[in-house]
Amino acid sequence: MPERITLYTAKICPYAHRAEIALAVAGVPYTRYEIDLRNKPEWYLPKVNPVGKVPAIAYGGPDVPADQPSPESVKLNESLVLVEFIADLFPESGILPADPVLRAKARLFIDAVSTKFGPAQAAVLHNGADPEPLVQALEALQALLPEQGFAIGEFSAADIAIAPFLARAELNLENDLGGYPEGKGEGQRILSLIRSPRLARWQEYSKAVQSHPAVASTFDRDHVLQSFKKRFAELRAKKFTA
Ligand SMILES: N[C@@H](CCC(=O)N[C@@H](CS)C(=O)NCC(=O)O)C(=O)O
Ligand SMILES: *[C@@H]1O[C@H](CO)[C@@H](O)[C@H](O)[C@H]1NC(C)=O
Repeated sequence: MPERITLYTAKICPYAHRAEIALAVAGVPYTRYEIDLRNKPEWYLPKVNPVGKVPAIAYGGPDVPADQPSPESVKLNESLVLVEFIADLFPESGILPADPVLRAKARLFIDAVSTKFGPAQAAVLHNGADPEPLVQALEALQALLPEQGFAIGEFSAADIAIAPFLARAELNLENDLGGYPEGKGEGQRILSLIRSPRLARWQEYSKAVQSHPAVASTFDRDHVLQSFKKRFAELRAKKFTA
């Protein structure tokens, strides 16, 4: 019988979003605590995560308020570890299916998300780098997809690993937000590369992932957009004026 779960999270953070999606798929009760990353509560580092990052989970221990974490609960972090932890607690969720081959395929997809897609998307969206390596990373991921359905067929940890990034990338590009100059059509240009016919299967997949109920119900579009508007305004002010 799983014990109580408190998730420390932040709506803007794609890594934290992974843990929220996994908990939504599992459909289990938990306490959600929003951490303001710009103004973290003083107890968060000493009592939950010494490096101050989200997501983190407090598991088990006595029934305490989320802002008074008990030393008796286990503190865990690293989004992909948390997704697997939730999968292990709730095997019937299908987050990781029982079949070893499908589990291996999910992990291979996640590995490609971490090693290929992650760095390429950060370079393009945050640093305004050339989008071609991102298109290539998406083609590599597209090549791993089955003809239909999610990354390993049914919705799983593989889709959870990438979903938050797809949702945020589209939102940012559609609103011309990124580490590239504003008002020059760069967001639309990158979007049109991502939406090119060579990524048709990817686009279909990306839409399906973003409209999955566990993804859509845990993504506060307006909040995330407002937060990114502020962040990129600051980043651009530093980067493009001096
Ligand atoms: N590798 C970590 C990355 C987590 C991470 O970088 N979280 C960011 C927000 S998206 C964070 O909490 N940063 C600390 C801060 O902003 O002070 C994971 O997968 O969980
Ligand atoms: C997770 O917590 C450990 C300490 O328990 C810390 O060393 C590590 O940097 C943390 N990692 C993240 C991503 O928060």
